[in-house]
Amino acid sequence: MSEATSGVQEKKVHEQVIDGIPTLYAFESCPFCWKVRALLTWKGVEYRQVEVDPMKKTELKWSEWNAVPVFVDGDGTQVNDSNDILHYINSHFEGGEIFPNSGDNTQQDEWMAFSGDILGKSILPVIYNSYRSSRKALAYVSEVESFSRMQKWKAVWLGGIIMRMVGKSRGKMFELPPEENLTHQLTVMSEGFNGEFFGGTSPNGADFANYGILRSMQNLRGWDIVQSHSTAGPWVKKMQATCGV
Ligand SMILES: N[C@@H](CCC(=O)N[C@@H](CS)C(=O)NCC(=O)O)C(=O)O
Repeated sequence: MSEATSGVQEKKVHEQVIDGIPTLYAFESCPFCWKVRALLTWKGVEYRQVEVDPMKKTELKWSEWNAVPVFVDGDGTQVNDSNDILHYINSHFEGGEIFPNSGDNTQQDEWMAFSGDILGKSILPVIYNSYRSSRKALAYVSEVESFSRMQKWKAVWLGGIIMRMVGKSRGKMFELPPEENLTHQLTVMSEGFNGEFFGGTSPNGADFANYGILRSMQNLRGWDIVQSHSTAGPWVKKMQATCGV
């Protein structure tokens, strides 16, 4: 990542707004992007998604922040980093219940951090457990019309090798083997539920942050572990029904 900063950027980037409405620069497979997609859908915000080439990130060359998601509001306001984007959307768009801002609720802040620091890292060695499962996770690229055949080939085959390596290195962060670690972290995560959701009767930032990470696994290796978990499984189902993605 460059020296760019997270959060709301001072400089407006009007030219990156597609069709005059909020625009999300994302990878289909990116867990952090699913956090934002879940919140936008829950709030009923109409937006455009620009699919970024995961290898070259050509569509993001205009930005100093070199990772997805990047959110550009309809007025050209750029917001970097998934948790900052969640807070921005929470406070700038109507629809759904408003949740506490960053710094106003320690529990929410801690569980939002957990989504990236622990859960986001725990899913990678499970999804990208073999070259085959890695290619499966990246196969969506073949369907992106804006990508050339070469881009598609590279993203699936070279990307598959790279992500297998990333999965392996993330796996080393944890003592337990990947599948057992994921189950364990789902149990840890469930300790944060306050009744139905982290946010009580309505989802808060921690719900969208952690749900988004897990939602990226749908139909990929390890999704069955999430679905069959005794506490996280029912919560994921409820989140899916509530936010609509
Ligand atoms: N802290 C960032 C992490 C974002 C991130 O790591 N995104 C990945 C894709 S899942 C990325 O774009 N990595 C840079 C790269 O692939 O070069 C956030 O929460 O938004």
